[in-house]
Amino acid sequence: MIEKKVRDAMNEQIKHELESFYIYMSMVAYFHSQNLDGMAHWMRCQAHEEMIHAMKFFDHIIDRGGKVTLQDLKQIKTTWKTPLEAMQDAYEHEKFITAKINNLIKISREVNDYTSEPLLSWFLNEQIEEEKNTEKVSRELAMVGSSKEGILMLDRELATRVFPAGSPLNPLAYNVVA
Ligand code: OFO
Repeated sequence: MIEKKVRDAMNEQIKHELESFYIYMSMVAYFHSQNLDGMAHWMRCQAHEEMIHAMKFFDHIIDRGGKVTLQDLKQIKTTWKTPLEAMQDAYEHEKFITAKINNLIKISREVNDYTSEPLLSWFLNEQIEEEKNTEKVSRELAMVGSSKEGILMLDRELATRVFPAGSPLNPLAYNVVA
């Protein structure tokens, strides 16, 4: 049975992961509005991953006999001045999520909840990737500045990102040990 303190923190983390999904889908809409379909595609892949993250916590709580309680999502931005500003927001958001994962580990250790360690270790590694990817694209956008050629080239490159396999709501698709 999952500890109440850990369950509550994981329920809050589901909210944060769904907010990530929601923020990134808002960026998808923004990129499409700028005719940057490659960047929009890259963000769709990102949003798909966020849904998987939310479901990993969702299933973990259920598997350990806890109750999932969904919470209100916060209001989000719907537009950005530039693609660079959007991507920098994504990077800042990932750093926020990393801090939340670290805090979850702290809470689970306080109550000796070793059972959640494999899941939380997976997230520690995942956050290295999430920060790395959003920072890399931010740096590339900063490099090309206002060059239309540069932005279009980057847009084509980001169009090649591959979606994670399977539905984010199907545990068989995402519960593989990575
Ligand atoms: Fe769930 O890692 Fe991004 O937010």
